[in-house]
Amino acid sequence: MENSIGAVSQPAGTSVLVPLHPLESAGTLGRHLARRLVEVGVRDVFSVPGDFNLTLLDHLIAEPELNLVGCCNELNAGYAADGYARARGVGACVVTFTVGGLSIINAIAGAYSENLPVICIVGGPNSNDYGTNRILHHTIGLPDFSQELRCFQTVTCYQAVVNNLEDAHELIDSAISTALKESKPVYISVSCNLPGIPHPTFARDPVPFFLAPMLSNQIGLEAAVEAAAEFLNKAVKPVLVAGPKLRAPKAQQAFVELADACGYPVAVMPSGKGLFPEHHPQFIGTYWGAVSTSFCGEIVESADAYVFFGPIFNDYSSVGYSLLIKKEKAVIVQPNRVTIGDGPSFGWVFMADFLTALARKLKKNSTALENHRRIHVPPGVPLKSEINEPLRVNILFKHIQSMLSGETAVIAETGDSWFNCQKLRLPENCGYEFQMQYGSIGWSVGATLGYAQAAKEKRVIACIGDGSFQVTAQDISTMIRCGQRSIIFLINNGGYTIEVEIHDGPYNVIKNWNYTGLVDAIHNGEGKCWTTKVRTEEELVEAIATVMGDQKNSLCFLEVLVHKDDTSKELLEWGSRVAAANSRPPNPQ
Ligand SMILES: Cc1ncc(C[n+]2csc(CCOP(=O)(O)OP(=O)(O)O)c2C)c(N)n1
Ligand SMILES: *[C@@H]1O[C@H](CO)[C@@H](O)[C@H](O)[C@H]1NC(C)=O
Ligand SMILES: *[C@@H]1O[C@H](CO)[C@@H](O)[C@H](O)[C@H]1NC(C)=O
Ligand SMILES: [Mg+2]
Repeated sequence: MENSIGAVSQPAGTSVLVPLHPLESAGTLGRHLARRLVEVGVRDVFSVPGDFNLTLLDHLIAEPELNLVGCCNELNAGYAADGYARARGVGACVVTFTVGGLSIINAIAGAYSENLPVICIVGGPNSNDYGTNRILHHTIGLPDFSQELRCFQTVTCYQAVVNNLEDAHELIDSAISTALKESKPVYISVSCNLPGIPHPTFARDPVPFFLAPMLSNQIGLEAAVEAAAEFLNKAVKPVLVAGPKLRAPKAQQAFVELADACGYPVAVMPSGKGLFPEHHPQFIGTYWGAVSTSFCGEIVESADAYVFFGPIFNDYSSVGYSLLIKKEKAVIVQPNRVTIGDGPSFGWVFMADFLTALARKLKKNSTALENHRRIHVPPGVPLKSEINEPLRVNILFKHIQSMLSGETAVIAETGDSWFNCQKLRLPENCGYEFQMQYGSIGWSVGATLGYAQAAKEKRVIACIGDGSFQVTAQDISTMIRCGQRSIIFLINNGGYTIEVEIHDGPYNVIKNWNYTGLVDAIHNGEGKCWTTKVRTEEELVEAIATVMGDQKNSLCFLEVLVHKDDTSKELLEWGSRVAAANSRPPNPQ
């Protein structure tokens, strides 16, 4: 029985305090979702509980192959799912209705911008409440059940609102396949009363998940390859440039084979770093306009033809729109389209197919690579530090460089770390991750948590500015709880230095924290965590020895104190150009 202001009769039954037995879960929506996550490769789900998702969480923990990672807040849970998806190809997170959903949305928008399939699951209202004018808790106090959904519509590629069991199977499978096909996040809301109810659509032994491969239009593919080969085979000194959208279409291997076949030099766009092996003999560095690796920018901009693979040209990657690149000299290869110069353009041609076919048609041309070798002068080394001299950033990164191997991955936070990490030379199989399109500060803390959870064989080395760390610091707690052994370099330069170099003001100075003291308080004697403050090169060398030695199985947090004006030279140049682009006056009317 229920009355008009919402008293609902309580069905008989007790609350579940012991984990569900897998059998109790069979044939239910909760079990179906759990199995599907496992089938597509998810092993860890990042979550924050709330009354709307508790029953669903019971079913996720009943799945022996899933591990639930409780995070301190939803934003970090979302960033963790992002980091996890980078390492494993897919990530998942579970939060509660609206308060959780609206908190995680910034991370989901980030995953959208970086083309990561993140399955964002929200525990939603009781199915009976849809279509009523009841007011629910955790909402803004209006009888509006679609506010959260509407917010997610622009930052996910598919939204499933599961509030009945009849179409739940279809909605969940469509959401998961769309995320994987489009390499974008999806939203799945599951009514809180449905996960545990057996229903005939959920077979006791689910039929395995299946995703049909995407096939290129064969005629379009042939035409695109022929046009591109003709364009490139007549060029005198062509080059290849890898962009960020090389990863989602899984075209990295085909790209290496194309490079091997044609012998052109290979540059990466800043946001494409890590997608081409840097020990490859044709690798010439980062193409980033005026802040390119020396000799790389010159070779790219002076080429008579360049091929960009999955580029995103924005105001940052174009250094305030100052690239000297001409469309008529470019072949632009996007995940499903190829455009030659000012045209023609060929659609429904998939990147890996195109690369493989083009590799067979290109004539070898090493002119640009030979030119690069002829003019190249190796980069300088930083001045040796004096005894007890305050640590310089260039010395810090010299030592970080020497820590890198195939068993590490670098995570670079937005800020001067973008520029300093961009200059690291990545050894074979060393991972590299950052969020350059969205650039939301604080991302790296959650992403480090998620990446380390997915790539247990690698030790993550995260470079995080003090300003960014202040946004998301709490989930150091979860890293310790999960027994992770990442190494965090907290670069304490007293402020938002990247912003100082774009446009300075008093707002760019931040409150100094005792960062090691904070992390020690979070550690609180539970788990393995080691912290230290570093002020000189000697202290740094000693700290790194400890991190790689006695503390090799601990979460290691190094607060590195540096001068507020100690920046990469690239940031200074880039900052002035971005400032100029930002301050363009309105056009005359
Ligand atoms: C969520 C969010 N808010 C604000 C900004 C603007 N912003 C860009 S970089 C930055 C400061 C980063 O400072 P820090 O992490 O200390 O890096 P530094 O440049 O000092 O190394 C800010 C506030 C942002 N990118 N994201
Ligand atoms: C590169 O291509 C140009 C134009 O076809 C040709 O003249 C040149 O010999 C080639 N160079 C090399 C080193 O293959
Ligand atoms: C900062 O925290 C550390 C503990 O990590 C403590 O030893 C130190 O005294 C603190 N510094 C200040 C100024 O309180
Ligand atoms: Mg800073």
